[in-house]
Amino acid sequence: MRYTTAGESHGRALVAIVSDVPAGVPVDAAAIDRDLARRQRGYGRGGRMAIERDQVQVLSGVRFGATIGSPVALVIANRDWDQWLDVMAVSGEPVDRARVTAPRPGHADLPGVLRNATHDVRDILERASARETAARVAAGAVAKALLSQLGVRVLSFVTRIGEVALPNEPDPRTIDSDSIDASDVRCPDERVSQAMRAAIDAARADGESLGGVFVVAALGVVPGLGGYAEAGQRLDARIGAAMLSIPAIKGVEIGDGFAAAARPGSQVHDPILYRKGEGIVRPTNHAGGIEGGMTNGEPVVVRAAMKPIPTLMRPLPSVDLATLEPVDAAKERSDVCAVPAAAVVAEAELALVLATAYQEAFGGRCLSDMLDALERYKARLVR
Ligand code: EPS
Repeated sequence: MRYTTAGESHGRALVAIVSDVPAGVPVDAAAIDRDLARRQRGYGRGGRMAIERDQVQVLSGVRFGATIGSPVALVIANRDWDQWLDVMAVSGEPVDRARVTAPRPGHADLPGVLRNATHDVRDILERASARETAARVAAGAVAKALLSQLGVRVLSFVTRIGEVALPNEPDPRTIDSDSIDASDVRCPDERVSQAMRAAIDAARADGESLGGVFVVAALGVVPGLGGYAEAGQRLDARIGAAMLSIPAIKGVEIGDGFAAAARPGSQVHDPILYRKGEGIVRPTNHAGGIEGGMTNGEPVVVRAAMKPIPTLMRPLPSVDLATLEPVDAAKERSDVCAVPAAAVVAEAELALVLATAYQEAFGGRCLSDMLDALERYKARLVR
């Protein structure tokens, strides 16, 4: 399964095309919309989210509620486009208010204008904006629809916002996704959630922004997905790349990640036990469900760090690209914190990687063949 997206933040719409989707996967636009709404929520989101009501239009690839094996084209209209018709006009002359010349430190603005030989940062920021992640979430919902047929569930929760962190990270198997979805910081602990909201309030009052850390996990994954024989097969590498493709993600860990580097091997690797009836059992999951570039049958546990959003209401110094004079970096409106939203985007990315890995292992043309192959595979695993 592959996807591509198109669309500018203030253009007419965002588009996702998901290719190589097996036939026969039930796809429900309402389920895609639920994920789009989950991405829009979150304490600390900015004014744009009050304007948008992201809803998908399924243009192709689905008939009578199921995929038909052709590319699935998805469109999400930008309600805000109406306010930007002149700025984002496809033809005609540029209007004055369209131009942005004060690049924001931390955003794609400066390297983007240097690369593309333009002085107008808007050419860059319109596409580099994290608005594009709405299209990824729609694409990921198609992958999730396949995974749910294969018995896999993807979930996420937030463990840190700024300096406020959960003291102990819970096992993803104990997470109640409904209550996480009900939390505007996607945090499983109410006391910590309150402190996170207070930190976001304080950052807003200071003209600041805040980053954080989230966990994205997959439950019910069979062992042996991915591969050890070639660099491109390694699932941890593919998950890492997928996570780092999300705007503002600066670090990724699988399982114990960086913490494992400080401990001796006997405290890092997960013993292998055999229990009659249960089969091979791993009493711990320091590996985060991945060994040797393959799933090992335990939950896949990924942790990602998001930097604070670069658009600051109390901006950092920048340079006006038209005059080369010092100037404050551009600001219009922004989120104070988008960590909960990024966690939902990461679910989509993880789902797309895993759906593809399942297709590699069990065939990717139609769901019924995949299910047959999966059953045979499960039946021959050591029990
Ligand atoms: C976003 C929409 C954007 C930003 C945000 C994400 O809308 P606007 O630019 O109109 O306010 O709110 O983008 C960023 C944080 C960023 O740095 O680009 C969205 O739909 O998630």
